[in-house]
Amino acid sequence: MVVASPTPVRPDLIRPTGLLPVIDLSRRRSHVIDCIVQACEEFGFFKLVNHGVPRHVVANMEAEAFAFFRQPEPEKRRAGPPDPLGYGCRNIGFNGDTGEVEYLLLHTNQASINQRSKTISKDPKKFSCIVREYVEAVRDLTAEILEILGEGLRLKDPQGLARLVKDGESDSVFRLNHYPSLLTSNNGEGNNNNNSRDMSSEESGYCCVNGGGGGLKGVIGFGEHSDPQMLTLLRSNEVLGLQVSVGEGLWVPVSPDPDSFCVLVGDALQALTNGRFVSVRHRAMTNPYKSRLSMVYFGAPPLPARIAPLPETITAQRPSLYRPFTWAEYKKTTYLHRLSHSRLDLFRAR
Ligand code: GA4
Repeated sequence: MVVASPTPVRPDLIRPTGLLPVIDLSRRRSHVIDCIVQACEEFGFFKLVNHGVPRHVVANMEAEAFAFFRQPEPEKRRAGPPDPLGYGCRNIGFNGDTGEVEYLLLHTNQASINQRSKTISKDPKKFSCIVREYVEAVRDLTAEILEILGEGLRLKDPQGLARLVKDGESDSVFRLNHYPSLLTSNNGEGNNNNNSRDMSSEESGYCCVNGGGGGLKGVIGFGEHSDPQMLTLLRSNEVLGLQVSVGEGLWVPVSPDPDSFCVLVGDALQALTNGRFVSVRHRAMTNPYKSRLSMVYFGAPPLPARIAPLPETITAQRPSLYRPFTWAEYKKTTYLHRLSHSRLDLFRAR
C-alpha cells in the first residue's frame, strides 16, 4: 500500500472525546429509549455497551478479517476489484475517492456471502459461517435499536423500522476495513498488517492532531461522509481512528473500545424521521503505529422500499422535508456522487 502525504488536520478543530454519549443497553428500558432518542437527535451517534452480542462471535469475525488482510496482495486481489462488492484497496466508490484503507465489502444476503467466500478464503464454508453468525447478531441488535426508536418516536407501528432490516430482501451490507499502520505499510507487496509488528499501545496512543514521534502524522483512511443506509453498527479493535463531526467543522475522536458498538444514524433514517434524527458525518484516520480494523454493518431496507418522512414526524411547524423515494433510487444516487457529497439534499421537498 502506498503511503500518501499526510492530509493536514487542524488541531483547533478537534474536541475531547468525552462529549459523545455512551448508552448501556442493559439499563431500564424507558431510560434507554430516552437516551437513544436524544443521542440520535443531538449527534446521530452513540456508543452502545452491554449490547449482548457474544464475544466469541466478534472474536471469530475479527480473526477471519485479520487472516484475510494478512495475505499477500495477489491473494487478496482474487476477491476484487470491487463492483462495489469485493476486495478494494485505496479506491472508494467510482468517482475518484481514495483513502489509506483496504477493505472487503459484502452483501448480507446468504447466497451472496457463500458465493463471494470462494474468492476470499481457502475455507469458504468456515468463512461464510463466521460472517453469517456475525451479521445475524448485529442485524438483530440493529433491529432492537430500531424498535427502541420506534417506541421513542411513538410510531403507530413501532416495529416498522426494524422490519425493514429484518426483511429477507434487505439490502444491508457488511464491510471490513483495514487501516494499516504507517510503519507496516508497503507498496502492496505482501504483509502489511502483521499486528505483532505494531508498536506498543503506549506509543500508539497517538494524537491524530499532532501525529506521533518521528514526524509521522495521522492520515485520512476513509474521508468524511455520512452513511446512506438507516443505521450503522461499527466495531473496531482497540486502535484510535474514528472521528465524528459535531458541526461547525468540529471533529471528535471516538475512544476505541472493542467491547462496544458505535451506532451511527444514516441518511435513510434522517429522511424517515423528517430530519429529527441526523445522519452523522464521520471519517477514519490511520494510526501511525497500529493497524486498525473496523467491522461495519450497514442496515438498509429492501431495494423497492419507499422512504418518506413518517406521518408521526410531520407537523404543522415541521412539514415534510423530503420527497418520497425508493432505497434503490437513493442507492443509485450515492454511487453517482463523491463520498463527501450531501446527497440527501437532492431529495428535499420543494
Ligand atoms: C459509505 C458507507 C458504506 O461504506 C458504503 C460506501 C460506498 C462504497 O464504498 O462502495 C460509497 C459510500 C458508502 C458513499 C458514497 C459512494 C458509495 C462509496 C462512494 C463514493 C458501502 C455505502 O453504502 O456508501
